[in-house]
Amino acid sequence: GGSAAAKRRAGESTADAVEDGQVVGLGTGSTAAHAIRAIGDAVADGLDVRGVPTSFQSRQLAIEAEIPLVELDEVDGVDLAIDGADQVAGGQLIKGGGAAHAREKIVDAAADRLLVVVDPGKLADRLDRSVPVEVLPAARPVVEDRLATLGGEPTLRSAERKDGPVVTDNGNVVLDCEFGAIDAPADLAAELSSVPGVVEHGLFVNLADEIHVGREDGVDVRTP
Ligand code: DER
Repeated sequence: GGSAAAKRRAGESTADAVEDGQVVGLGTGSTAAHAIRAIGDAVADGLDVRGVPTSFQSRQLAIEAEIPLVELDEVDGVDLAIDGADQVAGGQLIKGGGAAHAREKIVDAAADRLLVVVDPGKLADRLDRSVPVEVLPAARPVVEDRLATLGGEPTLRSAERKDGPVVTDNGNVVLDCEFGAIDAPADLAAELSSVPGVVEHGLFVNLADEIHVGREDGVDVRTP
């Protein structure tokens, strides 16, 4: 969903914020992919930057874009992270549509600044999409029970061109959990993080520093 032009404009807008010598977190998804490609163009023009990938996909895109890659244990912090989102409301995010949210949250939270890239279709008045929850496979049944007691309705994410469930880059499975409208995302985030067997969930609370909303005719930059 979302127009390619809007996604491209959002991605290019955040790539312009990348400064020489920085370490940049490279998010996952089709919108962040535009930022990665734009950073690759800047590298070709001489920009000195090191990228920290957040998934097999972002690593592959960065290699194709010839952005020098590093891991977190090779750098002294992350200056800037650029990442997409599935829904944005009041500066809070639901992520995980690409099942990459565990490594994304590590890098996004480590960054001094997180720039989020979206098309207008991701904007909402309040968070009400299902929340992806990455779960250790052995823990799935007990996590499902706990999510249900928290008012959620968990569904194991099935793969499309693979039999069985989606398996994340970390070897885990994903429960997409329907909570309806989420009026207290910080509270729900804390509850989800406390469930044994939950590796990471897709509520990114108080992490976004800027939201770059690509539009057909430009970019709308919002500071939550
Ligand atoms: O999986 C993720 O968290 C992605 O960033 C996703 O939320 C956004 O992907 P998109 O830009 O392709 O919609």
